[in-house]
Amino acid sequence: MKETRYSICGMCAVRCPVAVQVEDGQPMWIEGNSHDGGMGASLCAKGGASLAQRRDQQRPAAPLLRRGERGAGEWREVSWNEAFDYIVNRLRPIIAEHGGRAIMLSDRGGPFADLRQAFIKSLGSPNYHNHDCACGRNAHHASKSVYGLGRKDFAYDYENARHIVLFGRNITESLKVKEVKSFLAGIKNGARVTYIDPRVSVTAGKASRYWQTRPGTDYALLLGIAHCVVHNGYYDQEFVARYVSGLAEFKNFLVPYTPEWAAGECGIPAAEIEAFCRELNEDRPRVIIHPGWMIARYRDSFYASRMIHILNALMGSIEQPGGLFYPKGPKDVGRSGLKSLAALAPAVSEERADGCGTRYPQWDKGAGMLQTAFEAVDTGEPYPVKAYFIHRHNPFIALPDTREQRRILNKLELIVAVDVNFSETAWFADVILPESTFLERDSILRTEKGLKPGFGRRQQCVKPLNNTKAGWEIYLELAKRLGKGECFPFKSIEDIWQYQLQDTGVTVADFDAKGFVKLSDKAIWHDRDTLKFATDSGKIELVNAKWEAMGVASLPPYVAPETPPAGAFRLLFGRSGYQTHGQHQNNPILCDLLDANRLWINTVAAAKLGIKDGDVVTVANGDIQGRIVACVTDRIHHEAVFMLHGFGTDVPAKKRSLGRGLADQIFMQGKLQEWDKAGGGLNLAESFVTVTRA
Ligand SMILES: Nc1nc2c(c(=O)[nH]1)N[C@H]1C(S)=C(S)[C@@H](COP(=O)(O)OP(=O)(O)OC[C@H]3O[C@@H](n4cnc5c(=O)[nH]c(N)nc54)[C@H](O)[C@@H]3O)O[C@H]1N2
Ligand SMILES: Nc1nc2c(c(=O)[nH]1)N[C@H]1C(S)=C(S)[C@@H](COP(=O)(O)OP(=O)(O)OC[C@H]3O[C@@H](n4cnc5c(=O)[nH]c(N)nc54)[C@H](O)[C@@H]3O)O[C@H]1N2
Ligand code: SF4
Ligand SMILES: [Mo]
Repeated sequence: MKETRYSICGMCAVRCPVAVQVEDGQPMWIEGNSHDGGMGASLCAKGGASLAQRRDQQRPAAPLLRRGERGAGEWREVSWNEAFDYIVNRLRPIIAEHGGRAIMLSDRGGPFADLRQAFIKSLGSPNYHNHDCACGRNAHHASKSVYGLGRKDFAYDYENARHIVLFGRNITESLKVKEVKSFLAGIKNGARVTYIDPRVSVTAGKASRYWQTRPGTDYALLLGIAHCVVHNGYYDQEFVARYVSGLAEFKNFLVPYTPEWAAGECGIPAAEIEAFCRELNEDRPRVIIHPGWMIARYRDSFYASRMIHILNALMGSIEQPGGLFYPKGPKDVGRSGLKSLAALAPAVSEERADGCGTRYPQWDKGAGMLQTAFEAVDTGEPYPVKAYFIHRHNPFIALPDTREQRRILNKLELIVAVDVNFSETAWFADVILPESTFLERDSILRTEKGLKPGFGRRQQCVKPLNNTKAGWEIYLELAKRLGKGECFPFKSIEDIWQYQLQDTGVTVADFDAKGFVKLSDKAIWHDRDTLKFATDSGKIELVNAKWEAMGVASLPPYVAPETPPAGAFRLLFGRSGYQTHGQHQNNPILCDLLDANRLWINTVAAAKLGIKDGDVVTVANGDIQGRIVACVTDRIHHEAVFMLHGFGTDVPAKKRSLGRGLADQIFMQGKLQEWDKAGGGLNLAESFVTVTRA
C-alpha cells in the first residue's frame, strides 16, 4: 500500500513541513510539503538524509544503563521498564532530601517544548532551560531592551525587500529552507544585499556588497552607520516621531562615533560606510537588518544587537512589507491558541537555580541560562541540583570547554539523556533513553506563527525500527511513576491533541488533508498607525530606564576587541549546509558529502608560519591541542582562523566520524564562565588559538 503522510522534519531545529511517501510501512521518499507555498517540495540535504538516519545502526537501539565509569562507554541494554525503574529509584531520594527543585532539564526549546516544561514543572522544579545561552540570547535580550519584544517576535519579509543587510547571517548555508527561498526571491526581485563577515561564506557570494571586517568589531561599524544615519537625517522621520523615544540622547551619544572613527576599528573605509547609508536612505522602509546570531557571541554582542534593532526602527521597517513583521498567532485572528500542557501542573514558586529573574533580573526566566545552572551544580548555591535530564541537546558540543563541563556534571547523582544518537553528552550519562526518529513518532501539536497563523502536526509516518519511544510516551510514563500522573491525564497522543485543540474550533481530523491548519486565508498586517511595543512607555526605547535600573546601560562607550597575541588567531566557527551542529557527522549519507572540517587561515598569515594549503597543522589553546588540515585562503581576515563546528567526535560508537576533523568547543577554555554581562550569551567567539605546522 502506498500513501503520503504529512509531518514535520526533525533533522534540525527549523522543523520544516514535509511529505513522506510510505509504501508497505517503509519510508520511500521525503520532500517538502508543497501545500505550504513557501516551502514547495524543497528540502535540504539533512532532511533528505533522514531516511538514512533511521536505518543507521550506529545509534542507540534500546534503553542503556551505564556500567563502567562515566564516559567509559560501557553500556548494558535494558528494557524500558528497567530503565524507568532505575531513574525513578534514583530520583526519589533526591526529591526527598532536596526537593523537586534539585532536578533540572535542558532541551533544544522550540514548538514542542511544552511537554518537557510540563514534566519538569510537575516535579516541582523551576529549572527548565533551552540551548539559547550559546545561540541567540544576546540578540533576544537586546531586542527586549529596545522593543520589549523578543527576537522571535519579529520575522522578515525578504521577498519584498529592497535591501537585506546581514551581519554574519550566513543565510544560504546556516539555513532554513523557507527563508533561503524567500531570500533568493528577494534577490531575483532586485534587492541589494550587504553581507558583513570576516570570512567569505557562500552568502557573501550572493551579496551585492561584501565587507570583510575585523572580527568582533560589528558594534563599531554599527555605531558608524548609526552616526551617519542619524546625523544626516537618513531615517523615517514620521515613524520615529511617532514610535521612538530617546533620539536626542542617542544622537548626542553618537557624536564621536563617525564613519571615519568606525573605519579605524573595523577596517571598512568611511566613504563606503557613507555610500551604504545613502542606499539605506533610498531603500527604506523596505530594509531588513538581520540581528543574526554570530554577533551574539562576543563580549559586547548585546550592544551590537541593540544597535541593529535600533537601526531597523530608524528605517521604519517594522510591520512593513519588505521589512520586519510580527509573526501573528491565533489571538491575532480572534481565536484561542493550543492549550498548554504545562498549565496542568501546579505553579512552582521556587527561585531558579540559574538566577534568571533574581541574581540576573534582566534575563528571561523562560529559557533559563545554562552556564549559571552549571555553576549551581558545581557550588550547590543557591541550592543543590542533583539530577539532570538532557533532551535533544548536546551541551558537550554546544557549550564551551568540554573538560570543565565534565568536571561539573560529574557532581550530579543522575544524568539522563534522551537522544536519537550517541551524543557526546549522552555518552557521559548514566542512562540513555533512545527516542524514535521523527519519522517514527508523533509529537504534541505546534503553533505556527506567521502572516497566516495556524497549527501543525508531526505524525508518525512509519513504525520504529528499534526499541525506542516517542518523547511524549517517555515523559508521561516517568511522571506517572513519580506520582505525578494527575498532571498528564492522557492515555494516547490523540488524547493530548484533543486537549490541546479544546478551545480552538479545530479538530484532529482537520490535519489529515495538509498536515497543518491555517486560521486565516489572507496575510495579516497590523495597522502601522496603531503599533504597540511592550516597553513600559509603549515606545521603541533607545534609552531604556527599566534596563538601566537593572544595571544595564543603554548606550555604553565602545571598547575595542582584544588583538590576538603574536602567533595567535581568534577562533571563528560556523556551519555548512550539510550538517546540524554535531548531529549528523556520522550519518551515512551526510558523512559522505562532508567528512571533516578544515582550518581556514589567511594566505599572508599562513606564509609567515610556513603553512601551505593542505598541510596538517596543530591548533592549541593552553594545554589543549588538536590536528587538522589547513585551508590557506585570502577569504578570511588575517586575525582569525575558522573551522566548521560539530566535527571531531570522541565517541567510539560513531565509527564513520570518529577521528575526523577537529572540535572547536574544546579550545574555548574558561569560556563557560565568560559571558556578555548584559545579555548573558556565552563569549564563544572570544578564544584565541595558536597554529603551527604539525
Ligand atoms: N563552539 C560552538 N558552540 C556552539 C555553536 C557553534 O557554532 N560553535 N553553535 C551554538 C548554537 S547556534 C546552538 S543552537 C547550539 C546547538 O546545540 P544543541 O541544541 O545541543 O544542538 P543540536 O544539534 O540542535 O542537537 C542536540 C542533540 O539533539 C539530538 N537529536 C536530534 N534529533 C533528535 C530527536 O529527534 N530526538 C531527540 N531526543 N534528540 C535528537 C542530537 O543527536 C544532538 O545530540 O550550539 C551552540 N554552541
Ligand atoms: N545547515 C545548518 N543550518 C543551520 C544550523 C546548522 O547547524 N546547520 N543551525 C541553525 C542555528 S541553531 C543557528 S543559530 C543558525 C546560525 O546562523 P548564522 O549565525 O548565520 O551561521 P554561522 O554559520 O554560525 O555563522 C555565520 C558567520 O558568522 C561569521 N562571523 C564570525 N565572527 C563574526 C564577526 O565578528 N562579525 C560578523 N559580522 N560575522 C562573524 C562567521 O565567519 C560565519 O561565516 O543557523 C541555523 N541553520
Ligand atoms: S532545514 Fe533541512 S534539516 Fe532542518 S527541518 Fe528543514 S529540511 Fe529538515
Ligand atoms: Mo542556534
